[in-house]
Amino acid sequence: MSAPTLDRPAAPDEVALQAQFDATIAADHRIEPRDWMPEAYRKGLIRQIAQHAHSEIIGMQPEGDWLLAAPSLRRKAILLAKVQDEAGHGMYLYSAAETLGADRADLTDKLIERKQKYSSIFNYPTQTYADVGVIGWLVDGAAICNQVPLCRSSYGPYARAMIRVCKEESFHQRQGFELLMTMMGGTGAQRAMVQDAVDRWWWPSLMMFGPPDDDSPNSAQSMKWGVKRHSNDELRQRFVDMTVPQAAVLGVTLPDPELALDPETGRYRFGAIDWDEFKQVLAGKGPCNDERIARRRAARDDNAWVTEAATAYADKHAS
Ligand code: BYC
Repeated sequence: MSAPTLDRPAAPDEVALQAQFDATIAADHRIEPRDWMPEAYRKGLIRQIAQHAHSEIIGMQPEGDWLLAAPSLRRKAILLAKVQDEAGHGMYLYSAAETLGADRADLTDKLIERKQKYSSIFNYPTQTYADVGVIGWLVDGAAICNQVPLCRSSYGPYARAMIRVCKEESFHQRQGFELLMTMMGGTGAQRAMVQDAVDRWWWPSLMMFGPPDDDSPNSAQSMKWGVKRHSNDELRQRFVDMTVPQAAVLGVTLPDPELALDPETGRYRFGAIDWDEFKQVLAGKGPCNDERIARRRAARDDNAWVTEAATAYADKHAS
């Protein structure tokens, strides 16, 4: 049944269904695929889940660039496992979007056509192997801050997918930290490499949490529906508070002269984020946007024959 619109008022049974939906959300219970849901809830979820799924598969590229140049067999095995995990996360998330009626091929086409977004963070290059460690530490660390609350998201399939994703992200973060600890215990050149990577990734990591609350068009409704549990700024602050002591353990400096503990709140104050840079990256003008999309396009086009063969085989078996 379709949801009411401005032109078409709600029928009595839709009023009852809406009331049941509202009661489910108010009771903090999960909405499941079989349940009635307002069209805007469904569309909003597809938007966020697709953006999230696209981020996972595009997120394979920056680290994947180092697979052939990992400094040892052990580091290569760890990195390979991590990059494969990201592919798996994408698959859980596309499956969650399918439970809402979305079509996976349509979603990945929209990514390639730049009609749907993916995380800004993956439009920056990985210049040295220290970037692999810093992505694990900062990017996966930010992902954990953002995604642990999503394990309690109101939509059942999304929340359940997040549980496994978060367990794996937690492992990813620790592998990044361990890599950086090893490098920090190495030569002066290795320590400088780590510091340089931290300098380049710190501010983009803060941008991962999205625009400031007063400039976030989706937050208010998303939080009312229990899809998002905390605002962008609240999660960003949690990330800063969690990360500053870890930076001290590592022995690196975070590139923000204004970073200071506020004795009254017990939280860290930090400097202004360059939101113009964020907007540029979202507009497709980041350092690697074109490269990331071109690679996805090539993967789809070059492998189209596999899809065709698999579809023909499935059709043959079905008949
Ligand atoms: N980058 O109203 P807002 C990972 C968009 S995967 C790009 O605040 P919302 C990992 C936003 O989509 C990381 N776009 O939106 C993977 C919206 O545009 P649309 C991804 C961004 O949804 C591999 C517009 O800006 N994580 O961690 O309430 C290896 C206005 O924003 C960004 C997720 O996707 C951004 N940074 O809040 C390692 C988590 N920020 O859609 C790690 C799930 C905002 O209206 N997603 N936009 O065209 C979320 O929690 C929320 O969607 C966000 C944004 C906090 C990201």
